[in-house]
Amino acid sequence: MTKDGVNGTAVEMIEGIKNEGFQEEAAENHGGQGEPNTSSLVLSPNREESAYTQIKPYAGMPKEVLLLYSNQVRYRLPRELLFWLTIVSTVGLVALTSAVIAMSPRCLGWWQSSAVYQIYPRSFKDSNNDGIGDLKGIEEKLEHFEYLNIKAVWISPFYKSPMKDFGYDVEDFRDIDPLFGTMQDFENLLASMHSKGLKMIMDYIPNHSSDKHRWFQLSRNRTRGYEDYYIWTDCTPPVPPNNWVSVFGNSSWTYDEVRDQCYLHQFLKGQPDLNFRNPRVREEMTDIIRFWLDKGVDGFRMDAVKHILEAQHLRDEPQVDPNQPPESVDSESDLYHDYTTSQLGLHDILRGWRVEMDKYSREPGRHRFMVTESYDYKEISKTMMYYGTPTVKESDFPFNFYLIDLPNRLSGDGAFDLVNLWMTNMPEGKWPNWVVGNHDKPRITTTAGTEYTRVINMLLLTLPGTPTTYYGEEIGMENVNVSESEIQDPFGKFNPNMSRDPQRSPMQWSAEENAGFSQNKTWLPIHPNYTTVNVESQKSDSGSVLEQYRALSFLRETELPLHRGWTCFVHRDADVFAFVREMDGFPVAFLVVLNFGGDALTDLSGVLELPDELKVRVGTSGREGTLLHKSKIDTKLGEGLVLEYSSNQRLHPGHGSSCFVSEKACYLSALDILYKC
Ligand SMILES: [Ca+2]
Ligand SMILES: [Ca+2]
Repeated sequence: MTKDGVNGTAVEMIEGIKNEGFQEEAAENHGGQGEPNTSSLVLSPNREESAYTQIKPYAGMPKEVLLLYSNQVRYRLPRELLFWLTIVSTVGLVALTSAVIAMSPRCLGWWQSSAVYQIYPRSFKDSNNDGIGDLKGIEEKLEHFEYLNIKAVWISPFYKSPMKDFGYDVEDFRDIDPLFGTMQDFENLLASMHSKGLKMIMDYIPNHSSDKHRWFQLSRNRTRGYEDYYIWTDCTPPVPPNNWVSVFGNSSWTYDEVRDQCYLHQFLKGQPDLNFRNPRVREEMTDIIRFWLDKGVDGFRMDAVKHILEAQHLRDEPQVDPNQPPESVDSESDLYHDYTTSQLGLHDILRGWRVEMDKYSREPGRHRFMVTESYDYKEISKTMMYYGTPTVKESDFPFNFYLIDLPNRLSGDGAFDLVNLWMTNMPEGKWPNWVVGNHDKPRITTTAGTEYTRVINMLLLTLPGTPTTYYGEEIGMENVNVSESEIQDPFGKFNPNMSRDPQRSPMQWSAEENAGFSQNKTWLPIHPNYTTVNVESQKSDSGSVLEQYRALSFLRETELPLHRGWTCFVHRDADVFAFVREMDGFPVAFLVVLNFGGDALTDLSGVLELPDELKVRVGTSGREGTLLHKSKIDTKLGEGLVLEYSSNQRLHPGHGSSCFVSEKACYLSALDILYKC
């Protein structure tokens, strides 16, 4: 039945609708007749409102009837209120989410969360008792990293290699040397590491291959496509094409009879330099990065990067001493390396690799890490270039080797100078890192003296940024004596004083024979102190170097100010270097007092932000819990203290020039969150 509604609206009545109220009203109006008639819904304009108010809405009412009510204030108002509430809430939520994202400081990556531990695989653990460490051996010892709260492990090269430079001469960039195991062993190791939450960083050695590499064999035969894989030039033996010298000494040119030309090698003659001006070489080397990233490797330590490119003109490099007879120029230190290091275009190559690695970094927690190795010593600005620019990323950090020099200037002032050098030169917002030893440098415990082992580890683990620990530093291993006739290191064979064998001796796991490293004669002698300086013994001694390392490693992770807070230098003198680690909003802060000289009494009463009394949280000589007055902080030779205090006063607002932070973050204790501030 169709009836005319108000204002010409066609109203269709549908049979079977239950509406007691309506029917009653209709009956009243029309003499009790049950049949609705055409006039039942015809309402004159002036009766409209009263008619609506008399009729109540009912379930299942048709749209047309519903529309009669919808404009009433009591229905319209809540409806519009709800509508705007929804809009406002949605916009509010989006704004809040954006604000939270904008206000949140960046989460720290895995490469920032703990120390990076360097394994020299020949010397970490021997699983098959041939006297040389291997990949299965590393897998056997993974719990060591869990024990130390270490999340990132860098393993020095295990590529297939003739071992002229113990793996830095690579015969096949896609294979494992049988000495270390098989590809299956590698995959098992990587899977085991990942299952334990450990990340693997491997060496990437772009500058050169081994002369046994297939590419070199093809290149020396002038095989089509491979002619320019290496750097060849005409020469008349025995006269080299120019005065360039190898890092390992003597000319960096070797005559090859097969090709009747000289090839360049910035390292050993068995390590010919690849020609990175050849696009095919660049593509091959990028493919190798992809190969290992596809396997799941978490990052690369990029070896000797400053040597990647050389000047094409091949002119002589200037002598450091112009009066030195040119024929006696035979070592790296005799020349300024203007044409063989840090050449234009180097950073473009590295940035290209960064882009490639970033393609593999898109999943959460899968950042592929890149650290570059380059020794630039007095030219720190060159080192800093590897950080990239604010807009173009390069390495996550270039290795900071300056603390390796600490034993040469062992004092509070010396430590301050070396730390300050990095912090004042590092580009804003970048992440620092610290190295005190590696496979190329004498162990710092030996060069500084064992009495400073603990305080050096404390420095490493309380500074801002990522510390690197070379295997054995966590137990205070020392250089081992290797007689001249037993030298294994090729560099040592050129110059015994420069041998790197002493810092490469087998890891000291226990007091068992061969220090628990192997059951056979080891490739280098084990340090005789292994009966006491070993992991097992130190685990049962709460005051050991190992246990202190472990305590600091956990402290660094759990205490936000130590992990990512401000660093403010507060004191330095001949003996003591002291700094504060603090964070806005975080109730606890730390004063780190490190003694690199002799017994000292330090007065910090001038540092007004410090409370009078501070409590030893970790000490290198067992003074945990002791209260010290800031005017009389006593430290013995080689002692280190991490002092804890509570205060709302922060140093960094008033001491801008001696305070640093990579990325500002403040702590909101009410919500237990960090925010940008
Ligand atoms: Ca072995
Ligand atoms: Ca090169």
